[in-house]
Parts: sequence; structure tokens; C-alpha cells
Amino acid sequence: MPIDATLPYDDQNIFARILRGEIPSTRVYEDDHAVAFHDIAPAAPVHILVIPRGRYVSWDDFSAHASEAEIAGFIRAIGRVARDHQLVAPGYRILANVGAHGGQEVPHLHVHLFGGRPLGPMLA
Ligand code: IU
Repeated sequence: MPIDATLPYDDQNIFARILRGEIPSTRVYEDDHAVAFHDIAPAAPVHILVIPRGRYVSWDDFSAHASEAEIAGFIRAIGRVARDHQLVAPGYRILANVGAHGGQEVPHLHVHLFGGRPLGPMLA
């Protein structure tokens, strides 16, 4: 069920619980600002979610309220994960769904990183 991205942060959301280690995930990267793990229902041969450690509901919340260090660290982490998986030469896609019309289902900012096959045209 898509979420309302203007709601306050819910500390019990599934990615908050993954961050706290209460629910297992297959982590592929972590640093001071970000954690990356395999999506549980991959839509491509490589489908990784990169999330900030901070409590941000969505890209909107993050872009409005995160510090410069958090923003820089998060963006650098996404690039690092793509390079670590040898995705740069073949190419890849990053995507963040925001709110109901964006199809966002988990109320903690996550960037999808897709790769490993030609992804075709972007769907609106
Ligand atoms: P969305 O952008 O909020 O629609 O994406 C949520 C993603 O989180 C989706 O691709 C799910 O497969 C994925 N996911 C997950 O990896 N682990 C979980 O426990 C749950 C969802 I719930």
C-alpha cells in the first residue's frame, strides 16, 4: 500500500528495523551515512536498496532536512555500491519512489539500484 510521504517518521517501519538489526537483510555496504542491502523481491539481476541511516521518510524529507554531510555521504554511497558491483561500464538505473503517486511503500527513504541486464526505456 503506497504511503503518504508527508507523515511523520515511523520508527517501526521495516527499514528502521533492518537498520537496527532487528530484522535480517543481506547487507552489501555500510558506512556512517548509508546502508545497502539486496531487495527481497529483485526486479533485475542486481537490485539493491540504498538507505540513509538518518530518519527520513522520503526523498522529499531527506532533500529538505538532511545535512550537507548526510546528503553527500548518501549520494557517494550509491555510487560506491554501483562501482563495487561493476555496474558502471554496462550501465545501471537509480530510482526513488516518493509518496502515493510514486508508488512508495516503505516510509524510509530508499534508492533502488538496478542493473545486470539492459533495463529498457524508463516507464512513467
Ligand atoms: P518502494 O519504492 O517503497 O515501492 O519499494 C519498496 C521495496 O522494498 C520493494 O522493492 C520491496 O521488494 C522491498 N522490500 C524489501 O527489500 N524488504 C522488505 O522487507 C520489504 C520490502 I516489506
